[in-house]
Amino acid sequence: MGDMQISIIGVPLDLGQNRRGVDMGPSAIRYAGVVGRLEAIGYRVLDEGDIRVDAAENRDHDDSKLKNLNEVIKANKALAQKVSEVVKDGRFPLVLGGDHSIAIGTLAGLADHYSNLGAIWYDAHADLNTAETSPSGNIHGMPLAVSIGMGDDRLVHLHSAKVKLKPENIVIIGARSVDPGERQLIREKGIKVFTMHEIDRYGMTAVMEEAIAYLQLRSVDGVHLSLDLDGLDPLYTPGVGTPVPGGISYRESHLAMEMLEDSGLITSAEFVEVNPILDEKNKTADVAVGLMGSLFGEKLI
Ligand code: B3U
Ligand code: MN
Ligand code: MN
Repeated sequence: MGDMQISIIGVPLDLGQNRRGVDMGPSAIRYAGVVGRLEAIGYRVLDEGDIRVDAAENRDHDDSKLKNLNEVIKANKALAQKVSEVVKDGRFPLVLGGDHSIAIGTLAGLADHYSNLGAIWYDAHADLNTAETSPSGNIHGMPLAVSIGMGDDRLVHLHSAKVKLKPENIVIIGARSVDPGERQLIREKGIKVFTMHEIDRYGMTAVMEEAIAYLQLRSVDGVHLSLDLDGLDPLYTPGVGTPVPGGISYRESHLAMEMLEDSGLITSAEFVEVNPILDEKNKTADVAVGLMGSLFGEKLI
């Protein structure tokens, strides 16, 4: 990623799901030393602070099927604006969550600058629900659907009227908990998914080679990495709201990040769902920062 300057943007939002605590994710990741870690690689790092998020205790009580819709919209609008500014100024946006609903804002901001953006969605879940298909009403299970233009209009048109991602420019990696409506959307839209089956069967090297080649063939003008820490096995990242056993290992995840760094494709990233209340001694934030090290080219020797 050369001599690009990195801008860190924290999003202390926990209203896109049920479990409190993920709002403390950005603090936990800062405490785990993200700035020093990236500076040691040679980057100039600008910590832009946190996006303002209303306190959960003050939220509106709306009767929408989408939980805390107004607050999620408000935070994501502010995030989209910030991400857009950072890209405009030529810096690399590194967004720290917060629950995964913040990807709606990140992608909306990126869409101002990319017309054929690719995305790698590293996650145990597909995040392709809409209000109709969601089993929970939690918006953190919907950001990928929203970004391809599916779901509630207020989310889809947040920040701009544009569709933020083309389904054929998406690669999901690590999926192992997919709802029936999501499965249907994956088929209908032809979204590329490497489930745990492919990772087990062919290995992470082959999966990442294929993912990278797939996006290169699509002639993308940038690739956003959206990494949900629950993509990893809860053995390594216990501090997440919806852990799913049988996940990607620590070593496979570092390998994946190193291969992305080698590809030179990644132009923005976000690390989400770190919940310090559910964590063991900040282990999940430590893993997140380690993965950022590999993504940004930290060398072993
Ligand atoms: N697919 C389920 C569960 C879920 C999605 N994302 C997370 N959990 N982290 C839902 O509620 O949409
Ligand atoms: Mn997710
Ligand atoms: Mn997930």
